[in-house]
Amino acid sequence: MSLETIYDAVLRGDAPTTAADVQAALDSGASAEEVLHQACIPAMTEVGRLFEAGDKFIPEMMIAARAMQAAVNILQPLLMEAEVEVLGTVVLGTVVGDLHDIGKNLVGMMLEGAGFQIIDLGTDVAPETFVKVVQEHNPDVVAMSALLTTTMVSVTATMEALIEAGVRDKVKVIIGGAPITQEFADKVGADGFAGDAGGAPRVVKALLGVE
Ligand code: B1M
Repeated sequence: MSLETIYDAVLRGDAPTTAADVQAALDSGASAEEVLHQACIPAMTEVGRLFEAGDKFIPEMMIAARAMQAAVNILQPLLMEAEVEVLGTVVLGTVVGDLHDIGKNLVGMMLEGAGFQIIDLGTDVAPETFVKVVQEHNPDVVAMSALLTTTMVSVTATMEALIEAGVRDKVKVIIGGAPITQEFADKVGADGFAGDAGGAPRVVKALLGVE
């Protein structure tokens, strides 16, 4: 089964075919990383391009996301390295106003695979929810995902809420998502930025000084 067939199935939003083709590709020797980075993520990028061009609409984006999730469900155990020692706790969420969760879920998966315990707050997470969970669970890291330029302000608002509640210095903060840059991370005072899910464990480990 070629990676191109998987790309086409995700682009069409055909979840059953995506799942069958991903499994067939793995069975014939493709790696989970190849399937994710050479077929699934490029297909979602193309969905976004077509949406921007007015050639795809929101229902089609949702259907493509469902197909992507079908692939991720199969790839998940293979992407997660089997590390046993818990290196720290990460509170993870997509910021308020933002419903995108595929990238966030990949970040959670990678961090969990690298040995971190994840408290996943889901999407559309209000600043006060991040604060409350930090106060209650005393995590090592807060990880925020934002996919819209319009929700970058929610990252800023969450940083401010953490400061206001007096818990900012108790946690490291890492941010990421398509519109987020290192420059923006520096501007809002985040401790770290990762451009993709694969980079998140490296950044978090460096921030906590663990290997
Ligand atoms: Co939306 N959407 N969407 N969407 N959507 C984008 C993001 C967009 C770029 C499409 C486009 O116009 N080209 C555009 C944003 C434009 C902008 O702000 N500049 C957009 C828009 C406009 C919207 C709506 C506003 C549309 C509307 O209603 N008019 C709306 C907003 C809803 C809301 O959130 N309030 C909307 C809705 C949706 C759906 C619900 C239909 C669906 C989401 C379904 C879901 O997530 N369950 C959806 C989808 C699927 C997309 C695209 C097509 C794909 C997103 C995706 O899953 N990519 C997207 C276009 C695109 O990305 N090219 C688009 C695959 C995923 C693996 O990548 O999430 O980027 P990504 O994650 C990456 C990195 O960013 C990084 O790691 C991952 C890869 O390794 N990363 C982190 C992410 N979080 C991280 C956190 C980290 C570190 C790294 O540390 C904590």
